[in-house]
Amino acid sequence: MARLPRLWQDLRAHPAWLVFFVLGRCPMARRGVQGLIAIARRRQVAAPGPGEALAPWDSATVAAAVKAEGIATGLRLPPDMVTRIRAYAETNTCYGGRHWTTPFTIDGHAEAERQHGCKLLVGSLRDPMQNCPEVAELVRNRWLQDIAARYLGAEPRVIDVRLWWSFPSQAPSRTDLSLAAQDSFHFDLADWHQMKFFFYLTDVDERGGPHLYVRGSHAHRPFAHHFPLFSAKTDRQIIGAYGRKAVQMITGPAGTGFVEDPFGYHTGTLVTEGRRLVLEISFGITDVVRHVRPASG
Ligand SMILES: O=C(O)CCC(=O)C(=O)O
Repeated sequence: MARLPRLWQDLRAHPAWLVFFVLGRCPMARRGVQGLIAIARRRQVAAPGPGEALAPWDSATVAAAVKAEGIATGLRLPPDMVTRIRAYAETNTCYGGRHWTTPFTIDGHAEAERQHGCKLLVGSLRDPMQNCPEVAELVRNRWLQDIAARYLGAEPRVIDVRLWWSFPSQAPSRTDLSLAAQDSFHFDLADWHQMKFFFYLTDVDERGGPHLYVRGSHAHRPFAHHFPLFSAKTDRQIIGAYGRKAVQMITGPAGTGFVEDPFGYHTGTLVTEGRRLVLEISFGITDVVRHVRPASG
């Protein structure tokens, strides 16, 4: 429910989204559209350039792991890239609140919460691809793009790039958590087929707001989940459908990366100590909802 204003905004900006909004949540319809797009836009697989790989595996192996489980872990960013992106995020204004319009810097976070009288669980940096050269460089990384192309089965398009801080909070409401995608399992509804790369830019342990992913849920849905009105599910529903063992928690030092199909159930978790900085690069196959200008270069 908390996401309704954002859904309405997307719908007004992209009327074609209505069809997608209705059918995009249905696994069968998604598979049909994915097949048609793959046939219509046969792609050439670009060979990754030397030195671009961010894991000791080739792109086909990573894409195959995502196909099997919905997620592949073990990616790693070079330390100097981590340092530079974090420095950018530490020194620039981020935006939070219900409409992502409340500005603050990380040092002014507590004061901003007091001043605006609201919880700011997350603060998002604007246009990181345009404003932070290292982010733009990563988005252009051909090894990442090749994984996306192989997994998506069509020319991958960059549909969203986000860089945001997550902060600890005392007793946040369900609405706050849902808006911040914390402690609320959901699947993304942003394209007919989608793949997201995540990179932690700070150390993330169990108290640092680790990401959770339900392995296998990108491909297997109980029939009752085939036409859901809302994408969110409670922990009980998730565990009932997939079992506790399917829920994978991703922790790791700054630079840790992973890639997932966000049609599988996933969530961030509430930070209870420190603060988390995360970069997310999202590839899709259409322009049904696109949040970024095309990558230059
Ligand atoms: O913050 C996270 O780890 C999860 C983010 C998320 O759920 C999303 O981008 O859809």
